[in-house]
Amino acid sequence: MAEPASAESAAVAPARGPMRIDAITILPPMLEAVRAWGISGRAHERGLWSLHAWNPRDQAEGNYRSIDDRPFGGGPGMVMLAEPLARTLDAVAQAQGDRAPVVYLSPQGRPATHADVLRWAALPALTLLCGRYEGIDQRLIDSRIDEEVAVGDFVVSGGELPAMMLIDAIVRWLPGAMNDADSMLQDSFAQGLLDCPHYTRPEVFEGRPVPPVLLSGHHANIARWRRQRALEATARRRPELIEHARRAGRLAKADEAFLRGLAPVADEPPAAGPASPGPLR
Ligand code: 9WO
Repeated sequence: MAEPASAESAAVAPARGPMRIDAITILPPMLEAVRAWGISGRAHERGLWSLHAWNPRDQAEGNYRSIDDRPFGGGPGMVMLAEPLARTLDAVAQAQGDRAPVVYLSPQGRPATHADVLRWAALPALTLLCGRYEGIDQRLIDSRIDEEVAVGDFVVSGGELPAMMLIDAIVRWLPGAMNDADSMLQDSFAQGLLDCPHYTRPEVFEGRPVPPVLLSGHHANIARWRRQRALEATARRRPELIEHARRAGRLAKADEAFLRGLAPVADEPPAAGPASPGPLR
């Protein structure tokens, strides 16, 4: 969404081998779900991508094979040791042949975007580092991490679920992952707008009818209705996306006319965006 139209097709166009994703995690079985189910699972079956999960405990030393220790300076919790992670990253780079970018999933990261997903999907390989406990020794982050990103302004128990979200988002864009290429072209977020509402049977559910235009068979009217619902939802909930779409030249004259006619809203507060102060700050 933050890229020009040409960059969207760039993730789809180049012919190449399967994308290789390496994940460093003390819970490798968690990552298996993204390889087993849904669109990402089917894309894996089709050989479009591979997943290699690495447990830093396999690189840990000593009788107890420790991967964590108490924080210098005191305080609660444990910190992941730099050394087992560094050795694991070295082994990953060796297995990749050519070192891929290393992404660390953390609440301190900048928010990941659709543009990031397209950029990662165009890479031959990507390494994801999943932390646990209170975090990772900062020196490992300083020396080995290329990008620190968050998938939302909240804290979970480890980087595995956020990494799985990135993998799912990336793999959808690999050529051949989607059965219907149109479903990606129609992906409203890829156009920089929120999606329009969707309806299916029955025509009336708990007294609520489907918007009549969708039953009219008039394709131009349906397309215009969907475009206007997408514009309306985006203007109300994520006004900054409207401004971005405008600057990217993605709003037609008819779009601008429709937006000018929208009533100013007081009932629905804008969703918290990246710029909103959250509990983490
Ligand atoms: C744990 C903890 C325990 C006691 C006191 C303070 C504490 N902070 C944390 C903590 O933030 N742990 C993180 C768990 C360390 C990095 C991996 N973890 C993580 C990643 N949680 N949430 C994410 C994450 C990643 C991407 N987007 C949103 C959230």
